[in-house]
Amino acid sequence: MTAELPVPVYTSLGDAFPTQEITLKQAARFNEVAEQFIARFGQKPSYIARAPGRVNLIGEHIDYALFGVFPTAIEQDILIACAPHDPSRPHSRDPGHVNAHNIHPKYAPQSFTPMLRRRRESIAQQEKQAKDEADDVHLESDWHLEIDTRELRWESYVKAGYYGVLNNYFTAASSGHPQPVDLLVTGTVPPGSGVSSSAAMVVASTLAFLAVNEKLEEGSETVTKGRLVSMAVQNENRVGVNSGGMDQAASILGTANSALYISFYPSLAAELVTLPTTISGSLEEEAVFVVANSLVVSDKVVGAKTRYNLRVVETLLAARLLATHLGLPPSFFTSCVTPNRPTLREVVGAFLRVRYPDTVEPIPEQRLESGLELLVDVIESLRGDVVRGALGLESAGVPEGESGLKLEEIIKATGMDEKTFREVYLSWVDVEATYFQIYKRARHIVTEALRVLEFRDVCLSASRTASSPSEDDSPSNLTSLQALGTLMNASQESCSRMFECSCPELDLLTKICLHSGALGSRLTGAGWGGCTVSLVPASQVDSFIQAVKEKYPGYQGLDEAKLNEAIFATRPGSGAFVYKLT
Ligand code: NG1
Ligand code: MG
Repeated sequence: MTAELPVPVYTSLGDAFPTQEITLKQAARFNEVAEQFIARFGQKPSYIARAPGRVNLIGEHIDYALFGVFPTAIEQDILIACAPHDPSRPHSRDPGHVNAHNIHPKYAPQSFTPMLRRRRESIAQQEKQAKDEADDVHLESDWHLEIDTRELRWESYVKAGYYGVLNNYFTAASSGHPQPVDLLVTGTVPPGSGVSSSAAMVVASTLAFLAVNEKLEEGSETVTKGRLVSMAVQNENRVGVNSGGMDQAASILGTANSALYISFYPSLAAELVTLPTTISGSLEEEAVFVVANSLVVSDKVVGAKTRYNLRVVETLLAARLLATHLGLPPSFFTSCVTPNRPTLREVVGAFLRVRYPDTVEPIPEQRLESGLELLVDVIESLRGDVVRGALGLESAGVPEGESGLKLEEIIKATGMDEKTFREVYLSWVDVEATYFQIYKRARHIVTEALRVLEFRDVCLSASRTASSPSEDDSPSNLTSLQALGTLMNASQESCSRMFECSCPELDLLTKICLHSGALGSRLTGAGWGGCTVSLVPASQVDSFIQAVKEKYPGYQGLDEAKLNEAIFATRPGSGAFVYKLT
């Protein structure tokens, strides 16, 4: 049963995060979490924060290269009920102490207290600190919470959300103490499945701690959606994955019935895009996206995290090599968001400025498309054999067809000394690799960024045609859906062969989906397991789901409830929110 609640409508990133009042009786799931909260903590919750998971329709592994992506929020979500501790209970006097429970019995209750500590980042700072102490100057301090990034623990995501609230709102002496808090988590987003249970947890946690500490609206200061996205992205990075901002942005900015074109450069922006409908007979029907879980868990803490972080590094190295190949000046490198570590999006911008001096940020999508098209060929210069040839290095011992570069080769190619190279590219992340696949990753990113822009173009021109139909105008809507499907299939192919983030089960499942009536099918999220997303005309959704349930080997022997959790149709849903209980 789904809660019938007022759906807030947002239009711009500058909107504040107002709180909304509901009564305990308003919705079944909200009631359940509220009642369980009362049973566990002997008081009613003050707030319930809600954050949805997301499905990415297209644009995989390009958010951290700062290219635009195309997700929608889904209905499945995380709820966190919370209230300040009852003052008569143990620990209620420890600033910021948390009792965290989870309705799912698999996740044991946890309690933790954050520690306030002084910043000691370098010897120079410590010396300065000693001097400041002597001079009685106000010192900066920060909050610390132990997060074990080597092990998958549910409460890590709660702590990650809390971290940002503590460090953004409680470091000045004037800000008072954080509240001791009771909280209860429940969720319907399947974990480790590429639909962002992690971001839903972090966003819900960030919102819950903001609300319970009365920080959502403080005097004239309100937390905007844009601010919440950047806090949630930083917070999630504390769990040890150097992700881009797609998931948190989708969970926060999601809007019912619209997909989101989210761009990150030069700053976060979200455009609501209507998905085309299709005309079948005299009926107008929607395009439906069906999520199907491969049931291979991609936990992002052990295997997938290392692979994910390696992709981030390879992608950054590709950007540097490409910038060097294009002859971009030293001033370009120093002016990047992270100085001396350009992203591919920044390289494309600089390349366009050289080619068309009138180019200014934000670069219009059409021009960005033309720049990416030109770069598709230039990327060939990043092949292992080409780079080795240019550096006069021997290829002896390199397996045939290997297009990657060994560590010593890539260091040489960057022209950096080893110490600097390690500092800039390896010191902030756990990465192990025999070959760095610069060419393949760059090829995926450039073509995937192009596919996102084409996907957006198809949607925009379909809605233009729908609002002013003319006989022999642009393609029919079915052709639009087929065009979207073709782009999704090309994305899957590129994820599988160039980015190598698919797996045999995902490859098989997407094929089964195509044979069962999908117009397009691809992995969604980080990959290496988790879910696929398929584009299916609405009238065929039931037969499609039935066929996939019968054909995918991983679904054999599952009961109906498990099957319905594994494969389900989604519509773009609304984003995160906080409900205040009265
Ligand atoms: P998932 O699969 O939801 O963990 C990850 C990243 C995204 C993005 C995608 C690949 C996190 C939190 N999110 O998503 O930023 O890079 O992979 O497109 O790691
Ligand atoms: Mg995740």
